[in-house]
Amino acid sequence: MKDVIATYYFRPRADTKPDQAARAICDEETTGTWTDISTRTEYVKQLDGTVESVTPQGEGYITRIHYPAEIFEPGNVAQYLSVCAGNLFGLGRLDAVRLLDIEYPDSLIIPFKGPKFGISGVRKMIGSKNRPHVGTIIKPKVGLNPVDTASVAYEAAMGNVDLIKDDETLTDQAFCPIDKRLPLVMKRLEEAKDETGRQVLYAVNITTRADRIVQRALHAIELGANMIMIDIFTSGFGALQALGEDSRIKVPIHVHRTMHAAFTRNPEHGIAMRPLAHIIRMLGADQLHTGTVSGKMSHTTPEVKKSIDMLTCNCHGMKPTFPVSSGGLHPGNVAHELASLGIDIVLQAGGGIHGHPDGTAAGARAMRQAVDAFMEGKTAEEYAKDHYELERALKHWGSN
Ligand code: CAP
Ligand code: MG
Repeated sequence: MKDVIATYYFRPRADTKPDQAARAICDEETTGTWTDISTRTEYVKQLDGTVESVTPQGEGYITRIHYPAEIFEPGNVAQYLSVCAGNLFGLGRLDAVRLLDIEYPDSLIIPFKGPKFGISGVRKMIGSKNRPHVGTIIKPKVGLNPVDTASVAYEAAMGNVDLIKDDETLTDQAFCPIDKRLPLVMKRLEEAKDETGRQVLYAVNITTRADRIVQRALHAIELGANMIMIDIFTSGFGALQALGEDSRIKVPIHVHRTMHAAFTRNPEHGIAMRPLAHIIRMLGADQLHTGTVSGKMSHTTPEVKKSIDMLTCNCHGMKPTFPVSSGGLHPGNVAHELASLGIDIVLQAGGGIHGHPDGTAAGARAMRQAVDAFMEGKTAEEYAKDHYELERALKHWGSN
């Protein structure tokens, strides 16, 4: 394949035919504009795009558009998106348009190495084989001081989680600076490891401006970090690329996707998570949030599965990125999540652990018990008969 092929859903304006609308996208993102221009010399035309197909779907149409590979600067993801996800969203001739997927020729993927660790590397750090990882998010998402943050982390580790992460809005605020929080959390996790023998990962949120993020990551590693976290859409693709491609950063990168729903949620307009997940994997994400099928956030199972597929499919030998299911999960909906999405996944629960009637450690144990039940082919209700923490969780939140 020598072109980039972008697939869009669109609904044309009333006065615009579907083929005209698809052509308008193609021209806008290659060599055209709204009117003919005298400066479009003969040789430029070799960069013209082509509309492969326009087929009716629901209220609108699906179109596949070929952009010549020569338009793209290899390795420059920002420019890839300026073409495939650029001005077209604002074209007046379209009442709605959504980017569904992007297929790249080898030449435009080869510059990217992908995750340093991937699923197998993170599993190796934890010592897990084929089972879901259980993670928690420190809650409340902001406000705790460093000592209390570390105590919550210790309790979660004693409850056998594999991963503890900062929430997406906690970074380096005065009430809980990284320089204080990180060493204290790592110290408490060491204490937990002495008691349980288990390594637990702590994803410290190093989100900051792109020109400082590598320095902040290296500082966090100096302070003992065994995983870092970045809010990709608020810090930018370039920030992740800088972390993913820096050989000095020898810890896995957990990627949070806060703000994504501004463009992924509307089924008629915006950008599906799938093409974004592809890029985030290329840039080096070891773990990425892909949504739940039973949690609190709006979602559709097919969309979640398409993103997971993009993170784990064979892509130029890149390591697969660990999909993260998070948002409103609790022990009562673990079975549904795993039955829908499989077990090569990280299940994350914040409220679903810290909201357990007997506290964080009990909540973590209840999540692990719900996973163990599924892995043993038992229902949570059956398993709860001789697993107290799970029984208490099911009484508290029910199960679906
Ligand atoms: C979950 C969470 C995550 C969302 C992100 C929150 O907490 O920490 O940020 O899951 O959504 O702040 O809501 P709870 P997504 O477990 O308490 O819901 O993974 O879809 O990007
Ligand atoms: Mg959060």
